[in-house]
Amino acid sequence: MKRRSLLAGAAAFLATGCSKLAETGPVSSLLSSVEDWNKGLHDLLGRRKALAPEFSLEDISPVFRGNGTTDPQDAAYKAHLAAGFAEWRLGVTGLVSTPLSLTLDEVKALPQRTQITRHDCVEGWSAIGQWTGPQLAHILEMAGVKPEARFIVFHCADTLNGSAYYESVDLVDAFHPQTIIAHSLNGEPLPVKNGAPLRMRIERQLGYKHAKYLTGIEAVASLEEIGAGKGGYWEDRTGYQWYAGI
Ligand SMILES: Nc1nc2c(c(=O)[nH]1)N[C@H]1C(S)=C(S)[C@@H](COP(=O)(O)O)O[C@H]1N2
Ligand SMILES: [Mo]
Repeated sequence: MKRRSLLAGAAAFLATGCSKLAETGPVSSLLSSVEDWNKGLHDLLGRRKALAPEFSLEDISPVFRGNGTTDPQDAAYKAHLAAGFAEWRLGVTGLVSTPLSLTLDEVKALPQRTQITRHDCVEGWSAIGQWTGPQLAHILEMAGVKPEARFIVFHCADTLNGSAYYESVDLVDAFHPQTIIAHSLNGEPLPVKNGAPLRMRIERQLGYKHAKYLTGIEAVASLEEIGAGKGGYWEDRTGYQWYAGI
């Protein structure tokens, strides 16, 4: 979306409010979807770089429930689990100058960030947990993202109904300081239900963006060739929006 139409849209939004906006022909065609609008508004107001709220130790939920896949039945995953994830590798591929294949020890040896954040699932529940891991930005800098790259795709070890779970974000969220590759929850290695041994935390977006059982990070110029082309497992199958900013 062009900057000028965004500004016009924002002015109309501020002047008239949401419902009026939706009724207005020219304005609603200008905003191709609520998703673009949400993303555009966040961009416009500079909110894409703002930090998600962080909480204190006493706010941590007693139980951080698992959702979606909680016990992957995929043979390769089960073999890794049985081996204590000793052979797990995090691949960094695609439009990078130096592809990487990191062991868990290498991931844990990078500079770490710990953050206590609230996870919001579209299914209507939230939980607060403390996550630790390196910033995705650091790993992307090690690999050297090429200028043509526009999105970062997260590949996962689990399949749901025969298709691999995957997700993706743009470079704003990829380089956001709270976007980390977590290996620990509340000071302990990730439980299987929460994505062991590695999962994404993308704190400015809804729960389904936070890919669990992470095997690979791929820098791409377009999402068209990945999955069904809408940028994520649920985006491909349901009305879930690709940009799920909160
Ligand atoms: N690989 C993978 N990642 C996933 C899912 C999944 O089924 N598979 N579910 C998503 C959804 S909808 C949510 S709300 C969160 C749940 O994270 P949790 O299991 O730690 O609560 O993981 C997200 N990431
Ligand atoms: Mo979710």
